[in-house]
Amino acid sequence: MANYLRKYFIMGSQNCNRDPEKILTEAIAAGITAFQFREKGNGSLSGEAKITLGKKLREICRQYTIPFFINDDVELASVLEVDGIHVGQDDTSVARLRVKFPNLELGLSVSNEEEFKKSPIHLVDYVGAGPIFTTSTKDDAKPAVGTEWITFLRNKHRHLPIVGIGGINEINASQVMEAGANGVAVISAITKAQNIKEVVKSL
Ligand code: 3NM
Repeated sequence: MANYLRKYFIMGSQNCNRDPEKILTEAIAAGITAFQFREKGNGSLSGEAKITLGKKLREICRQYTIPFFINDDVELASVLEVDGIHVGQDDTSVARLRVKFPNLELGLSVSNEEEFKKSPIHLVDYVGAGPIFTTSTKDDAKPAVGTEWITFLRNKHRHLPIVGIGGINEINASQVMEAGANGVAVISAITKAQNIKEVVKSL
């Protein structure tokens, strides 16, 4: 799991100002190691339109053998035959997901010590730690916690796969890795890149 987290690209159509299929294909060609379909927030698709886009993006990942994660949507997880599910603290519980999907990779967002204390870390395959830096991509993002949060988690769990998220780009990614993360999860660094190839290479 840790290797897949290295350059973890997250995207929904609401993050794109051009064709999401093209952006994903370019990001894969440039070297991302995992993808999460996160169709959520202002301007996102729902219903059939969400399923249709999900199927297209899932197919692209299958073609290039890139692990495909879905954010939160348990029904779509089955429809799209995903490799993994990522949930936040207020989404479907990890304990329930573990029972329903024993073979899928499960990721959980953990943003502070209070959340850490109530999180069943032993049931997850990785944690998403953040927002590390300020992000304008997620409307309801919690306060930025800095790279110290990665260090805290790493000191508690030497072998837990950890991916940093929130405001990460090709300039500050090294700080996240130096603090002990296994990888970086990014949205806007890639969706808004002038040159995806250069950004992913720099990451
Ligand atoms: N989750 P960008 S921050 C989806 O802290 C998401 O759990 C976060 O977007 C968390 O790379 C975030 O553009 C947004 O900052 C990440």
